[in-house]
Formats: sequence, structure tokens, C-alpha cells
Amino acid sequence: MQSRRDFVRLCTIAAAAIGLGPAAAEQFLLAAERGKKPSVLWLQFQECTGCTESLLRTSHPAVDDLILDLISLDYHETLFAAAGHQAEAALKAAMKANEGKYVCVVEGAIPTKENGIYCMIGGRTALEIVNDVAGKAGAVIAIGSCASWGGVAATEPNPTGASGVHEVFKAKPVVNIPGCPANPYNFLGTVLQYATYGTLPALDSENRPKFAYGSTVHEHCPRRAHFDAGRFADMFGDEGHRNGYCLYKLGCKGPVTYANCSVEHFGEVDGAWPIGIGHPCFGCTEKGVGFTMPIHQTVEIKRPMPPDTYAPIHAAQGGVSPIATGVAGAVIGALAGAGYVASKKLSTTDDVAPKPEV
Ligand code: FSX
Ligand code: SF4
Ligand code: F3S
Repeated sequence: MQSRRDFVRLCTIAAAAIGLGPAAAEQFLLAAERGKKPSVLWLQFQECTGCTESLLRTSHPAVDDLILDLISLDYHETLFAAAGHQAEAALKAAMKANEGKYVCVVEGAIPTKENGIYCMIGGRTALEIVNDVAGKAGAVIAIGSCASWGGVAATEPNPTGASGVHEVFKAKPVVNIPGCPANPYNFLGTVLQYATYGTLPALDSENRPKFAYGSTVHEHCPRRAHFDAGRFADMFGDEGHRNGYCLYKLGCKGPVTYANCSVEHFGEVDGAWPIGIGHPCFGCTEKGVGFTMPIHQTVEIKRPMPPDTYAPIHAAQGGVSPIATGVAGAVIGALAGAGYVASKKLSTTDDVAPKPEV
């Protein structure tokens, strides 16, 4: 059974995910208790329903109920008992009841070739539906990589012309929450901020909330110390892999992928995220990386300075302390080892570390 304590906890996690503190969590809670739940109309097009699953299938059964206590999911094809004309009528009624205020969430890409005939619901193309429903919304959120930039459906040769929402709907800004699936707390935090304060989070150049996509997976990766020290898994199942070493050589895209999954795991299970279970990040949140680059191809380290590699450390003036000497030794050690991947793209398993320039 869900308790108030669980509810407070969920609000706190959602507030923390967007960088807000306990005061915001309390506001979320008060709004929900007053019955002021944001109306959410959730559209589904070319996708796998992973984003919905990730929001609702948590390890603690109560959490899905708690989420439905925080937002009013007024239209959602997967969760609806209604079908056919009833579902169409429900969508129209929900749009009318909260016109200009509801949050339109789009999961899935929108096919654009042949006037969009590759995805039709109730006689209308996804293109028509998204322009109608998003056009009358207060805020528009593209959840998942498919809705953000095409995702898996847009993989070459992209036979249906699958596109992200912002590419086909220009009337309003679209907040992109990519990820395959998207992290549910990034979504919840964004919706609750909009519902409580009437504002959207600050966005980056790809329209992703900065609170979640402001730094790379690599910057906060728990295996980062191994990267810096030059300890890598060379093959799945080898000693390095079993020891939990860095997955860079297996094709980890963490250094070029902006996302917060290294600190905000999935399904309420600590450690439940790709790198946490021993698989390299494949760049699911990053356009041009996920579903585009070969999974095991290594990426270039674009920033040969922090935060991608070790910080340069200068000894204090007036003599070098033993601690500083130790740190400098460690830095040089790291440079001589694989920390030096900095300026080099590691290719296969038998890389030879170049001499450091010191
Ligand atoms: Fe699936 Fe969502 Fe991937 Fe796409 O996630 S988990 S294919 S991003 O739209 O349902
Ligand atoms: Fe983590 Fe990947 Fe960076 Fe290694 S390369 S530290 S596994 S994000
Ligand atoms: Fe996706 Fe990489 Fe995170 S594959 S879930 S961005 S670790």
C-alpha cells in the first residue's frame, strides 16, 4: 500500500532531478493534495512504448499509483480501457476541458514521407494529430529519443521519413527529453515544474533540460576512476570487465553523450542503467550517436582537458609538498596510461599508450 511517506519521497526525487530543493517538493505535494494535477495528454506514434513502461514499471509497485496521483493522465492509448470511437471522443473531451493548459506529451517519431501515411490513428496521420493536439496545449514535451529526433525509427535508410516532433511542429517550443527510454524522473520533474510554477526548465541548444543533459555520462560515471587510471575492459567477460573497469574500449559513448543516467538510475533500482550492468553506453540520448554510430566503435575524446580527462594540478608556491608530489605522480601515471586517451582515439584491443608530453 502506498503511504504518504512514499509520496513525499517521490516528490523529493522529482524535485531533486530538476535541481530544485525540498521547498519545491512540498509545492508539488500541496498541489497534488489540493487535487491540482496537471492534465497530460499522451500521444504514441512510431515507438516501442518503452518510455511508458519506464515511467510505470518500477520495482516498487506503489510508485505507478503515486505517479498517477501527481499527474492526471487524461489520454493514453496504452493505459486506456476505451478503444476506437470512445478513445477518440475522450481525446477531444480532454482537449476541450483544458485547452491551452494541458501538457501534450509525444512518445514516438512522426513519419513524414508520403504525407505521413505510415502512421495513422482514427483516420488521421500522426502529422495531423500532433499539429492538432500540440497546437492547443500549454506545453509540449517530446519524450524519448524517437520523439526528440527520430530515434530508432529514423535509423538509415529511414524508409518512413521518421522525424522528431520539433521538426514537424514549429508553432511552440518543444522540450526534448531523449533517452531510449527517457528517464522518468526527468519527465516528471519537467511536468511538475510546469504545473506548479508555470515555467519550463532552462534548455540547451537541442532543447533538452539543462538540469538533466548539462553534462556527459562520462563526467559522473562511477567507472571514471578506472578511465583516469587506464584500467579498461578489453573484451566482454575478461578480467577487466569482471572487475568493473572502464568500458571505453568496448565502445562506450559516455564521453560524447549528455545525460544524467549515471546519477539517476532506472526502475527505482540502484545500479539499473547500461554501464551499471556492464554494458557500454551506446549514446541513446544523443542525436548522431545512438542508432547512428556502430555500437562498439570508440569515440573521440573531444575535450583533452577536464572534465573529460584528469585535472592539471599545480604544486603550491614556495616548495612542493609531499602530497602535491604524490598527486603529480598520479597525474603523470594517468597520462602515461590510458588517461592519455585524451587526444587519441583508441582503436582496438592492443593500443600502445603514447609517451606523455610533460
Ligand atoms: Fe521505445 Fe519510447 Fe526508445 Fe522510442 O522510448 S524505449 S523506441 S526512445 O519512444 O518507447
Ligand atoms: Fe564510464 Fe564510459 Fe567514461 Fe568509462 S568511458 S568512465 S565506462 S562513461
Ligand atoms: Fe542511454 Fe547511455 Fe544512459 S545508452 S541510458 S545515455 S548510459
